[in-house]
Amino acid sequence: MTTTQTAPKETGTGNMAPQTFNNLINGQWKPAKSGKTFQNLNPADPSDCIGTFPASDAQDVQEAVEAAKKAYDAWRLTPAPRRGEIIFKAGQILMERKEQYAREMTREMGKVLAETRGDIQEAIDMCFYTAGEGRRLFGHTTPSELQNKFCMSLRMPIGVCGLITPWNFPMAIPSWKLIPALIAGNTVVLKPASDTPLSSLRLVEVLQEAGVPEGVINLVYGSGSTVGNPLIDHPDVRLISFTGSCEVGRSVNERCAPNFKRVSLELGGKNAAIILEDANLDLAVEGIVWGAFGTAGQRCTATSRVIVQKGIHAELRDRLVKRINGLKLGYGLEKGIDVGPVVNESAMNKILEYIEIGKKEGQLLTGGERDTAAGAGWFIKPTLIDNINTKHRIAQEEIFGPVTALMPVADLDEAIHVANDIEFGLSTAIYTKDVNKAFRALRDLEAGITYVNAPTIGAEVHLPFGGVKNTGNGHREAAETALDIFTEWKACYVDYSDRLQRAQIDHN
Ligand code: UN1
Repeated sequence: MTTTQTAPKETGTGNMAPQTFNNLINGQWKPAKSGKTFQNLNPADPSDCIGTFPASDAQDVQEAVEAAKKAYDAWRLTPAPRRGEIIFKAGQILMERKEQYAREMTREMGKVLAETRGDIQEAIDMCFYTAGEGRRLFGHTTPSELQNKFCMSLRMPIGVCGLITPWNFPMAIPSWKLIPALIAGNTVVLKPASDTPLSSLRLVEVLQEAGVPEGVINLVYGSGSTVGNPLIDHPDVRLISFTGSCEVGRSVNERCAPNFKRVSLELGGKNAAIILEDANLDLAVEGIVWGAFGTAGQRCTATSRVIVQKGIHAELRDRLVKRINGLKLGYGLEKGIDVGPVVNESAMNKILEYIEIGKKEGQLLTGGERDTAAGAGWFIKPTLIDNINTKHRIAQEEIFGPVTALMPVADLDEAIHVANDIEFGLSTAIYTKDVNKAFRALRDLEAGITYVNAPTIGAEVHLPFGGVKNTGNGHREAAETALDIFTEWKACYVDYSDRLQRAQIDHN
């Protein structure tokens, strides 16, 4: 088994020369059977090619699923504490390589170095948190209604899991799925997003190096139609975990239904920060700017609506414009850069279309266009649009870019109504010093996550992550709740009475 497949080569520019990367199937790095490839380009400078990756298809998926199926028995029978030790070791290796992997991630994805370091850190946190689960994986014991009978419930692995991951958190989100799947004793086929293939490869390499056996993790690159769909349709794949858009999530859900496949979906958001008149405005401005323009707004938890109480509307607006105008766009590996490019050209065009819609629906305060001065890549100026209401498209549809809108309201009741008047329910925030209002918001905002006096982004791995309404199908990633996705309950009854005892019948 090869543990790493690449020997990085420095070019004169400090970037690595383009390399050829492969799928990992049954512990072997190999190209797509068809021989087809695709390129991974730097969104800050599309002339910078990071490498070529296999454009795989159903034949490669077939081989990967077979490998995962073959590896399943030995892995599920490996004691969970031992699986936890491997995952712990992976966390340690990631810590050592954090800087290298963060730099690679900025190059392939665009977000600034501080944020890509955070992305790797999230995978490290996930490893350390989940490793301990190897010695817990708690079930329940409970009394029997009959004498001399013992009852318990156990968490069992599910089998081969198909994991389909997005590009905005290229290592963190694969870790949210891979690590809990592995601790529970499942084997996996991972299909990462084609915009960020290298970062997920690094995570898989590290897990392999830490001791995950051949075939337990298989990595297959390619598009949703040529790799994602065959994976979803494969009868031996018992679970699909998908993070992405609502539109694709709906089709994943439908494709899983005929085979009664377990499916976990983490989909769109249209996250609101509510700013009440008693808020600390300096804090609110910082929280809005970080929540809306961190990762160039490409987070499912990004602050894409700012619901502001009328009395402070003008002041918040002016302070925000000033702060946003001070943000520096550019290549995320350079010092002093606050906002990187968006992920690719078609994403940029879609965001620019939404900006045009927003300009008609409200008033553009700042931004509103591509920034060619920031570089040759896909840069969009951080954009703020004023006087938006719930009827407007930019208040309803996920933009996934550096665009946010001010929505003036009279009071907390209206703020909560406006915040909830969308199809999504991922993250929300409220800025207030009034504890009564904060607790009302915690109770009444329809969202999987609510922050008080903090931005809509910033979830930690030991709390449940996911949303209500069309943001998903009720599952929660991370925390111990991830185990509810990646395990099935088995109820066990042990009768040591040595006679037939009939539940419900032998009642008196
Ligand atoms: C996302 O919003 O797409 O909560 C994921 C955060 C990160 C993960 C965000 N820990 O900001």
